[in-house]
Amino acid sequence: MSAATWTSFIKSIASYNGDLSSLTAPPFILSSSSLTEFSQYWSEHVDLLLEPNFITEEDANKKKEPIELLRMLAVVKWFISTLKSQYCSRNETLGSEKKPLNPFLGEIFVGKWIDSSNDQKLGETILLSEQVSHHPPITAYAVENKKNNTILEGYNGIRASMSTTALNVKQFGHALLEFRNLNENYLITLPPLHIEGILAFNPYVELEQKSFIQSSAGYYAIIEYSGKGYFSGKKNSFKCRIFSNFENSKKKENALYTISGQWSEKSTIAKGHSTPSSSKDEIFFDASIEKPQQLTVKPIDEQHPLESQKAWLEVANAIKVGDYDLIHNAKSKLENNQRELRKKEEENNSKWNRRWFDEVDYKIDENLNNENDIFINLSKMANLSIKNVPSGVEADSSKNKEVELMSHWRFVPENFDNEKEIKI
Ligand code: HCR
Repeated sequence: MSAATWTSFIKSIASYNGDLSSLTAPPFILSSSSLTEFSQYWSEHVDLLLEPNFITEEDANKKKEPIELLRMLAVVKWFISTLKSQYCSRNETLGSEKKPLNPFLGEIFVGKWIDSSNDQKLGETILLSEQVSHHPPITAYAVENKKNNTILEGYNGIRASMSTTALNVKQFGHALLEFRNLNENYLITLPPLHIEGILAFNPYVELEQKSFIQSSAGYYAIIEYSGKGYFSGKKNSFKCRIFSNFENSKKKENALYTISGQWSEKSTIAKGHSTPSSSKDEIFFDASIEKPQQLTVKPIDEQHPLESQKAWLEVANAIKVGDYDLIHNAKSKLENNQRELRKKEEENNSKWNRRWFDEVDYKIDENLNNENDIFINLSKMANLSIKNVPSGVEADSSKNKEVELMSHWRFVPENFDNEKEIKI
């Protein structure tokens, strides 16, 4: 690769806004996976995702803690376990962060995690991921485990801007985790991030600022991220404090537990607000030992034409051989088909039907503005905005006042139950 090719790529990211189609990148920085596939990263530790279902009163008595607090700790552990897959897995498998394929409207990615344990207490967990918007790009997903009546759903979109050396990315959207047998729910916000190492030809993600997790039982967690040098001098560092509720989080001394370490390696946990010591305190999660469980996806020839790997097959093959013209031609074919579809929809005054997700406008749909809506309730408890602002913006922040929109993407389980075309 010549420095000139890289320089022209850097120039193209200077005007990048989150729309991947506007980013012309040299073939070696292209990934052959589409962003719809990224939804699988939420559940590659499916045992940890389902763990709160198996915590007993006996466990709580032994630990001398309320069972709801043990479940909150389990949810935090699962969330920390997702970060390595979400933000470092391309560096591990492809050598550096790459530019993913820009999903087309209606693109889907599905699969399942099979329970390979002896006691079969987990059961099968399925993933449904759907590109619900192209401009701006938004991917919605649901991870459903019927056996344990547990659903994780959410959506995400990004807005990006280039600074002198890094690409800064704000995430929009959130995740909602429902343990229906326990009547307990969690709201999870998505952290901002930046891509470092672009000038050195070695792009990688660094998380910044915070994620919040709010439990319907009141418990509230703040996870604060830092890169090399801030808390511990190590990359992918974080500190998480768990409080009995949002009010109590105003003083760090009120923390019930503090967890710290690296989300891509080891973290430790201690009671109270002091930072745990990596040599003395209990290990919380070790990402270098706990290997992710891969999603099982159907062979490509059994997939529907809207399924990601089938739809992008020609482009993916061209990327693998690194042939720019082949990539360009295969991509243009797909994009022209999409343009034709949109044109026909406009002529017929129709719109693309989303398969498994609905856009819900909280301003218009009054049924949702009641105390039964999980998102509204949890957002209120955590003082978070319910508007279309970057994930994690507080309700009393000035950013919240600038925005009017209040629409979010929600999973419609019946749509999948009645699904005739797509097999998992
Ligand atoms: C920023 C990013 C696209 C978006 C990716 C998101 C935010 C998507 C939702 C997932 O749940 C979490 C997630 C993880 C990824 O780390 C993040 C991507 C990292 C790079 C990619 C840029 C658009 C790529 C730019 C090109 C590079 C090579 C400079």
